[in-house]
Amino acid sequence: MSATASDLRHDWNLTEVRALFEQPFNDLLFLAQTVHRRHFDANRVQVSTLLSIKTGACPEDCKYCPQSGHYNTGLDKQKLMEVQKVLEAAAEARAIGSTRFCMGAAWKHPSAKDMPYVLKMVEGVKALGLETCMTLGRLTQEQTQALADAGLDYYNHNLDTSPEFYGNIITTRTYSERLQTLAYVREAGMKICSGGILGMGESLDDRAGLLIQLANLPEHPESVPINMLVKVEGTPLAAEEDVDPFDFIRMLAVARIMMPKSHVRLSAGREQMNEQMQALAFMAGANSIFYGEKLLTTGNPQADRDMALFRRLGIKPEKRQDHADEVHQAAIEQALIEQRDSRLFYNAAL
Ligand code: SAM
Ligand code: DTB
Ligand code: SF4
Repeated sequence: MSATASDLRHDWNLTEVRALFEQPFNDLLFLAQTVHRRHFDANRVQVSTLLSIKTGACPEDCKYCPQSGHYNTGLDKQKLMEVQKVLEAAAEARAIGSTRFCMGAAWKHPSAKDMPYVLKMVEGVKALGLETCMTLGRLTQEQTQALADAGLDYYNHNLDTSPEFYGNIITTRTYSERLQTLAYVREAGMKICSGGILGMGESLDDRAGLLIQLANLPEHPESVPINMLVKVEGTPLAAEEDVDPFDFIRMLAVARIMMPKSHVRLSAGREQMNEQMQALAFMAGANSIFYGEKLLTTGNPQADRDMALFRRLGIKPEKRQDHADEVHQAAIEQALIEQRDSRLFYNAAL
């Protein structure tokens, strides 16, 4: 299960990534599963819970996003949440067995007046024994360092698609600004969560191009979320064609092969996937999900349905990476004892 440095490449080119995508489905899945087993326990999946800490009225024009102020999606806008309310939500996430809490804000970038609250959120969530993740838009170097100093473990900042297709989806910021923020996150010693979205009208080369950008970074992102577009009425992409489910699985498999040690997250869009498709996604090397009934503003499968699926597939949730938090494990076990009467009982602490 140990990785050697030679497994990790940063020089992928389009011809070879195309060839990975284009091989027969079974060959691709076999290769992805083989790579996966070299680096991970194939029956463990990491679970993160999302919370929108500031919702809607975003100045960016991302065509997929229900939170952009440029489109009318009928969203209930909310200003920055109180720190205490965020900590209550984090405690609930912990009680259902989540190990990472991801806080998302519909900002182009955080403002100076918001930073102290955001930093308190990081400190508070960390004190609950959860891994912390935030996604707040573009950061300055100073803001990045302040987040790292507060104990932020991961920063999520998606590249979303290839550099060539990016301008068709977002015009209010550039690809190179995104890369700059990712570089600040690395310099500050935090882990990177960066991925993209399928189903925006992109070509196969755009999907390959996104993975090439991610894999050819100086270090692979530790977490690679692959989202299926959630089509929201009012956004310009609401009527896009569905992604072929097998093409989505191919994307996960190629991500797994190109970034063998990263957690590949089967991210937004699970509500629209059946259980068979999710099982194939795990087979392709996806080993992380968003857990809990809401993503940021749209729905996600109920936690008990996910745990029932895990049980049927013999999958166990991953423990916290530092293994140091026995208090957290005890809290999870207690929560599960209280649920023991439930038909769907599943011991997430094992
Ligand atoms: N505003 C910050 C930013 O964009 O960097 C953080 C929050 S933003 C909602 C986080 C990510 O959610 C986006 O980068 C995008 O990949 C994903 N996302 C947003 N709307 C989505 C949708 N309708 N379907 C799938 N993924 C979506
Ligand atoms: C990511 O790649 N997907 C998450 C998280 N990072 C922040 C967000 C998905 C959002 C889906 C649409 C919504 O719920 O608003
Ligand atoms: Fe704003 Fe992020 Fe949505 Fe783009 S993806 S509109 S930056 S919240």
